[in-house]
Amino acid sequence: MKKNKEAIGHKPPIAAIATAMGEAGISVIRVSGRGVFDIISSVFRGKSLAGQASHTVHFGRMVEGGRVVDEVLVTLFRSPSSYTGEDTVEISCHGGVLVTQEILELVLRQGVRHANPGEFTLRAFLNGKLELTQAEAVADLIHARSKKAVEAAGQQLEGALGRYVQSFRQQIIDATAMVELELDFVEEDVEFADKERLRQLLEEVGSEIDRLLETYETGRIVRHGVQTVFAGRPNAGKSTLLNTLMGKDRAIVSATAGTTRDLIDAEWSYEGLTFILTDTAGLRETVDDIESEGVRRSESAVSNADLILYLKDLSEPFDPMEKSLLRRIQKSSEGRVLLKVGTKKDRLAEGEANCEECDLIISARTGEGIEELKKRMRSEVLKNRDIDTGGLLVTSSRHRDALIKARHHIDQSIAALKAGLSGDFLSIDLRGALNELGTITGEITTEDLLDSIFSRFCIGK
Ligand SMILES: Nc1nc2c(ncn2[C@@H]2O[C@H](COP(=O)(O)OP(=O)(O)OP(=O)(O)O)[C@@H](O)[C@H]2O)c(=O)[nH]1
Ligand SMILES: [Mg+2]
Repeated sequence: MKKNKEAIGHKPPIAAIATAMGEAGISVIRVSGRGVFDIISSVFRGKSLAGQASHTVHFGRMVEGGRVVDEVLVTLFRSPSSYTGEDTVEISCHGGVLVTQEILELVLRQGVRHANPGEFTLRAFLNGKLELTQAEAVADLIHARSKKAVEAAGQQLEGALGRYVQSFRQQIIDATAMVELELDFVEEDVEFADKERLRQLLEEVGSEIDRLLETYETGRIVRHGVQTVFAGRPNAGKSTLLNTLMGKDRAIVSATAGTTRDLIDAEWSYEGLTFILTDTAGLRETVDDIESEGVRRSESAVSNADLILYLKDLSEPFDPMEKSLLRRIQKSSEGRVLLKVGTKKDRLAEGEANCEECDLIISARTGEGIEELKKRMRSEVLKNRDIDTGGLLVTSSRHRDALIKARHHIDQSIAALKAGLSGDFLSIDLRGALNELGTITGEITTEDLLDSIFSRFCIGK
C-alpha cells in the first residue's frame, strides 16, 4: 500500500529528540511535516536548504538571532522517501543533554509542535509506509531484550505476519462477496456460493488461525522473557544459584537463614532466550515483620511466574514441614513449569541422596549439574517447541485476542452453514471475522486502537 507523493497528507510539523538523552558523541533531532525545509532554513546558517536533493547531508550552524547554538549536520529526506513519508529533516548535533534540548526548543519556537510518543511511526503508518504489524514491530525491536526477540520483531517488521493474515483474510473476502451476491438475488433463488466448498475453505482458514495461535505461548516468552522464580526454605541456596547463573555476585549470600528479604530481579540470557530471574525470601513461618512481608512477596512472585525453581537443600532432611511447603508451591504453580532442584550435592557423601522428588541435583560450589539445569530451564519452558527454525510467531496479546475472536466468528459461520441458516446470518459472522483480522493488518483501525499501540513507543520514534 505504498502511496505516491500526492496521496501523502503533509501534516503540521512535529519535532522530537530521536536519540537517548545523555552525554554522547552526537544526538539527533527529527523534524517532520509541512514546510520543514523552510522552517529549519530560517534557523540554519550554511548552504540554502531549499533546492537540495533528498538524502543529502549539509554542514552548518543552528543560530538564534546572531547567536550560534551548535555546529550541526542536517540530513534532508524529501517526501515520499522518508520514514514518515513527509518531508523530514534530521539534525545531528553535539550529544550533550543541554545543547540537544536547546536545539529542540529553538525548532519548537518556529511553530513546530513537540511529537507524541510514536507519532513519527503513526504518520508512517497513516501514509502507507508501514503496515500496522510492521509499526508494532518497530516498538518490539526497540524493546527487545534477547536475540530471539530481535529476530521475531525483525521478521514482523519485514511484514511476514501481516502478509500471512492478509492472505487468508482475502479468502474470506472472496467468500463473503459470493454469499452477499446471493442475498441480492434472493428472489431468483440462484446459488453463487458452493456451500460445501465454502465450508471447506472456512475450516482451512480456521486451522491456519489455530496454528498461529499455537505459536503465541512461545512468542510471548520470546518477546517478554521467561519469568523465573527461585523458591525454597531459607538457606536452600537460592541467592547462590542466582549468582552462579549470572556469573557475578548479584545477591547477598550468607550462612544465616533469612538473608534475602525482598525480591531481587536480574536478567539472564541463555541460548537466545531471556530469563528474568527473581530471587525471593526463603519461605518459612516468621514473626519478623520485614521477613514476613518478604515471604508474602515470594508467594505472590511464585503465582505470577512462568518457571518456578523449587530449591531443596540436600544436606537438610526433607521434613514434613518442607513437604507441606512444597505441596503449597505445587498448588500455586499449577499450569506453569515447576522444577524441583536438590542443592549442595557436594555436602552429601558418595551415593547418599534424600530427595526422590527432585528433578535434578546440583552443587553451586562445584558446578555439578549447572549446565544440565540451564538446558532443562530452556527446554521445559519451550516444551520442545522450536524457536530456531524461524517460523512465524505471534508475540503480541493484541494479535492473539483478535485471532481468537476471528476464530470464534469462523466457528459460528461453519455452524450456520451446517444448520442451513440463511446467507444473512453467514454474512454477519464472515464480516465479524474480517473485522477482527483487519485490526491485525491495520485495514480496520480506530483512534483508540492506534492510541494504545503508539503510546507504547518512545518519543522521537
Ligand atoms: N556446600 C555448599 N554450600 C552452598 C551451596 N550453595 C549455597 N551454599 C551455602 O548455603 C548458604 C545459604 O546460601 P544462600 O544462597 O544465601 O541461600 P538462600 O536460599 O538465598 O537463603 P535465604 O536468602 O536466607 O532464603 C551459604 O552459606 C552458601 O554459601 C552449595 O552448592 N554447596
Ligand atoms: Mg537468599
